[in-house]
Amino acid sequence: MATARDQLLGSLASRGDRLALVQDETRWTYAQLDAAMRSWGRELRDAGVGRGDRVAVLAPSSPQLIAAMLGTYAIGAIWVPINNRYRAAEVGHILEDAGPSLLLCDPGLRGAVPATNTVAVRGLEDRPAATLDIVPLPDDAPAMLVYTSGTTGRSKGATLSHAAIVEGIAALTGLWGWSQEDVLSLQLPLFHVHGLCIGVHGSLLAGMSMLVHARFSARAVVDDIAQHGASVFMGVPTMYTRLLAHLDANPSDAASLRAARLFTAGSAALPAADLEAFERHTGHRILERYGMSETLITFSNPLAGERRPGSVGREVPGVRSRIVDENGAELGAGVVGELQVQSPAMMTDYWNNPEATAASFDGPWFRTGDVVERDEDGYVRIVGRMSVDIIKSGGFKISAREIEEALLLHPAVAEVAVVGLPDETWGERIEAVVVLAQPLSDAEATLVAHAAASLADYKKPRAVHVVDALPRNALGKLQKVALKHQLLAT
Ligand code: MLC
Ligand code: AMP
Repeated sequence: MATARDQLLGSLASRGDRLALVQDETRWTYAQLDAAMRSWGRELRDAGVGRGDRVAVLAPSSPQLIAAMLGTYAIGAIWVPINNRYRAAEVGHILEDAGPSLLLCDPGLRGAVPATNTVAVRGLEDRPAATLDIVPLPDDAPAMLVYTSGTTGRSKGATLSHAAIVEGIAALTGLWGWSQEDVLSLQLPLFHVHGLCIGVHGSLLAGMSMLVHARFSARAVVDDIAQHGASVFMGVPTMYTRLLAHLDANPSDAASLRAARLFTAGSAALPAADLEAFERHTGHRILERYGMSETLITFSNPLAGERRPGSVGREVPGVRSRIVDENGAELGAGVVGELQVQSPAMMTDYWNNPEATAASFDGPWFRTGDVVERDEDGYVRIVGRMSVDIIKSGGFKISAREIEEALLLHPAVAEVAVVGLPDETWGERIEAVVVLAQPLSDAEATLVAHAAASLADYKKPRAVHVVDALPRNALGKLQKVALKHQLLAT
């Protein structure tokens, strides 16, 4: 029987001159993508990369990046995408943790590679044509490490196997009716599972064409649909907020969006008001689904049937889920508790981190840390998160601790608490509350600049409040929930 990886890689050549990837002047058929995959596989193998080795990438979305990923798969190596907004310390942590043999880096992003880096670096330009036999590999072999933030400061690499990605994504896109008739407007970044696993792997498995963009723009969504035949758009809720602002300013573009087949949202909560406004403008009810880097996609609203505003729908085929209280006892419908998941799309482990892996499972159940509620019909609503230290902004997961650690490195900062406050555009907005150790002129601007010097742009606090003391309980423990309420009240 064909393995999951054969299903993905083996199907490329057989799709022949169907259009696979389009970006600006580049138009690759599936046969050309197959050839580019083999060129990359040869290139990597000749560079000494072997089975199980890691290949890291720091580059904007492009057909070359997708070909290099497939070439990495073809030789049995492991793909490690790095967020291209990261600064040197964040990139350095991933290089150290994943230990790649090679870093593929766009020349424009070389400045984000730490000066102390010892990993060989290459570009992502076209490679000469080459033949390559795809090395056999068991399905449970790792395909990629996706770095994701947690409650601690440092990101962890979720190891996703070929089987997890292919089975998990095929189950989802089957539910969504993806077929080779579809064209995806791909504007999500390719270093997270939303754009990379659902977008790229989902399209390749279905034989679809992808219109690849290095950045999101509302105008490009309209143009992709109106001029380039896009039928599917997937976005984080912030992208829909931007699309709605675009439609308010350009009402005639709403007619163009009507021509699409499907709009989906995920990675953060889609406000029901945005779902309704989008439907008023375009006639399309956005299909919301829920997932995680570690589990891929767990719940989805249906393609046909009721798509409920404020709900992420029901289990994707193959997924099992339960909702538990703080003692691990399973809860029934209508009761709020922690979501735990079992799924064929589950990560194998956190790379090189058995303690974190063990802590995230309760037997076979993965603890998501999300607080949810299921109704009698099986529809799930995401209520919040167990930890206030995890922030989701514009679909990016951010550790409050990481920002606190960066701020504490400033000599004028004695204590700090970082929180995510509700925000209409970003879902959550980062704000910091500090107690100063010494006077600091223009404290807010100084501390924002200090954080921005070492962290990705989207992690910098949008406000810094200087206070005399942080709220603590009798034992001296910081009361972050109380702090959030204080900030919201002011
Ligand atoms: C950009 N900015 C952000 C931000 N992105 N601020 C907060 N949160 C974010 N996510 C800020 C920049 O710092 C800058 O501010 C200003 O916005 C403009 O920057 P930009 O680069 O022009 O922004 P833009 O390209 O418009 O980016 C917005 C975005 C992007 C929504 C397109 O954030 C994005 O691509 N998000 C998708 C993340 C994603 O793929 N998540 C999936 C995770 S997987 P300043 O002040 O510095 O100028 C997952 C599992 C699942 O969650 O279920 O899918
Ligand atoms: P990440 O670690 O970046 O993969 O983010 C996963 C987290 O995103 C989940 O644990 C949820 O908190 C959040 N998330 C994903 N999809 C949704 C959704 N549709 N609604 C609310 N939160 C979501």
